[in-house]
Amino acid sequence: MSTTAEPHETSRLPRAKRVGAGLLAGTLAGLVMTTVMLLLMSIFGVATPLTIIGDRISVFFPVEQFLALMGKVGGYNRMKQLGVGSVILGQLIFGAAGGAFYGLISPRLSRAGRRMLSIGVFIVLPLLAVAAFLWPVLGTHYGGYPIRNATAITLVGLLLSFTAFERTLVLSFAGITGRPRAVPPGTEYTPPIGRRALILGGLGLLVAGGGYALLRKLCGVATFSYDGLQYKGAGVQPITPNEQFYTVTKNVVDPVVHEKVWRLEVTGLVKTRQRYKIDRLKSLDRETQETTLMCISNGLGAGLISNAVWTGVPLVKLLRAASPLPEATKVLLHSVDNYTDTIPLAKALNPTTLIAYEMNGEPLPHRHGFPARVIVPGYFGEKSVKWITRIELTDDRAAGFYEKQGWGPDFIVPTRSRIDQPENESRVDLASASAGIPLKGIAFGGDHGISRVEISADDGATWSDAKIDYPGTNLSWALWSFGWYPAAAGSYTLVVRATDGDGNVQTLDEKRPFTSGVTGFHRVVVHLT
Ligand SMILES: Nc1nc2c(c(=O)[nH]1)N[C@H]1C(S)=C(S)[C@@H](COP(=O)(O)O)O[C@H]1N2
Ligand SMILES: [Mo]
Repeated sequence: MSTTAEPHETSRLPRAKRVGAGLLAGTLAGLVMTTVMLLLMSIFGVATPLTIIGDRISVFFPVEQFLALMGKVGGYNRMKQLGVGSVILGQLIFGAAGGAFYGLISPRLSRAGRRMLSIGVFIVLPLLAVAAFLWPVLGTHYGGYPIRNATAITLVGLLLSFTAFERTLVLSFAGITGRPRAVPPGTEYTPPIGRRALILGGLGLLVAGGGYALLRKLCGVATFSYDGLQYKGAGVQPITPNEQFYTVTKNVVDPVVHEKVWRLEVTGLVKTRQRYKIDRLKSLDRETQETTLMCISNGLGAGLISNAVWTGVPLVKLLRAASPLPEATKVLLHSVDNYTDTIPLAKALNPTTLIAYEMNGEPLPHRHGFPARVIVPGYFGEKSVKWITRIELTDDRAAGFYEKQGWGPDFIVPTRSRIDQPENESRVDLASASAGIPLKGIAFGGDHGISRVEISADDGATWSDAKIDYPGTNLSWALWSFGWYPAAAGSYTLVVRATDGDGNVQTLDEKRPFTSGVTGFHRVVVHLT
């Protein structure tokens, strides 16, 4: 076979046909590549651009912009769907464009030249570019591999995906435009491009169908169905059942960690790095403690707050075993989903900061961080990193996922309270008032506990003490109730305020930015008729 730069047979084809064939082959290649990515993700938990591009670019959006966009598209879940959708679309467009380029250029090249072009442009270049851009989030693995292994796995996944693209493009382009072996060289030959394109189109539809089915399957296990789940209303119990515990996740698909591959590392500014398997972690002395978590984005009357009994190992034990260096001031917590957050070293050394592996007496549910999560009492829920895999001792420069977006600077929960019953804008029959209208709700003082709850039925002009039915602990919420005896019909604005265990009364802090969590009082309007 000749290796000289002989023009390829297809170069005789008109340019428009070459580009058309390239477009088609490129689109098919894009579909195949996307399907390979979906397979890698759903079968092996591999991180692919479909899910991690969002993690990468969200840190470039200031919170205000992020929230505005979120509002426009209709919420966090919609935004995630839109994100994945646009990456898929982008991949198909890039694929088609790459195919057109290949159709235009490749027939003019020698066999070796074509090979170099396709490998260089469709494998090496995208691998380098994508790996460089996604570098900070490559260490993601939804099956729970440690960060270094996860990085290698993600790179292999990218290599496989781009190779699938390149092979599909080259073979299908040759398939459309090439001449059969049976036709002797030199003979006039016009490939039946139309018919072959139709066959390839059919193949494309098949792949697209398969990819779509995979996508549907992934949507089924995606976080859309439970991200943002709230716990509130008349049925609120002292301890939130696991299935009803509020849920917030940055992920489209949450990790399902395999304990066998999972490790917990203690690294960074330490004398001796540590690495724990789950069994070793569980063999250490355990603590059990009730702690309430609340999301920084929780509105005054909203339910992104829940209370559970957590069992695990105090973080301080793991830190002491690693001997932090004197320069260490912060602890950077890394999760297998590449989520990160920081806590001050002093907070990490507090014995109530836990690495928890049980929730209400059961193993942590997957969506709440199986096999282990951090519990940081008194700080917003985001600090309670789920699916923890690395504890890195570091200095003040470290910042977490949401902090980089502009949340904070204060992450300590301010005292809050909520009226769960009656509902806002409800109508109540005046006749029932003589027996007392039952009011109830929660109050939460971070890690200071709750000492008092008061109710006002005149929008804060006068206050009466509510009864604390469930005092909770210093680290948990309290449940309160109040019998309200209004005398006359009309519309009333009920307000609740709490006092924490140190005697500090709940306030509205107008200077506190919403990015540090809102302050103020929950109000409920009731119409007595
Ligand atoms: N790894 C990881 N940990 C995470 C998150 C996440 O997306 N990934 N979300 C955080 C946020 S914003 C909150 S409010 C809490 C919610 O915990 P829950 O879903 O168990 O209630 O988890 C935090 N830990
Ligand atoms: Mo959160």
